[in-house]
Amino acid sequence: MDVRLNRRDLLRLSLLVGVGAVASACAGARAPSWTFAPAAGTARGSHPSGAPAVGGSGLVIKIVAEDLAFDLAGFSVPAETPFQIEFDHRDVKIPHNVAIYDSGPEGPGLFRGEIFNGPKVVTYDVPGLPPGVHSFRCDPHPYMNGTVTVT
Ligand SMILES: [Cu+2]
Repeated sequence: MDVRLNRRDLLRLSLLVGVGAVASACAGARAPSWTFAPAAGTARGSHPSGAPAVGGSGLVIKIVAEDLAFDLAGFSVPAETPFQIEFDHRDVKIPHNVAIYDSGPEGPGLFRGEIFNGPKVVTYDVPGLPPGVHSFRCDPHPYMNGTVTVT
């Protein structure tokens, strides 16, 4: 009897210890999330406001592609400043993108936007560019092109 009682006591003890461990584990898990929650909330809160997360420059260049042509001959952006291109691609079932090349169209690539079929609007996140007169084009249709002036 004594042995059984001791075993029950041990079981109870171990259960209590187990519950205690779980409880303290939960408390331990809660503590950091409380610490990080405000930061995460602020980060999330800044996105729905429409401000681009990239660099926070807030600069958005709008480019339309329609009938195998861009609506822009060129655009200008400040050097080394990330920006966004809102690409409004209106050609049904035709693949377009916007890519940026250093100097002329044969220069090294600075940015390559995803190629997709229209109609669809896609916003590209473009990294900061070096100063100079560069060019942008549609890779599937290189005759769709223009200049990117970076100052
Ligand atoms: Cu194209």
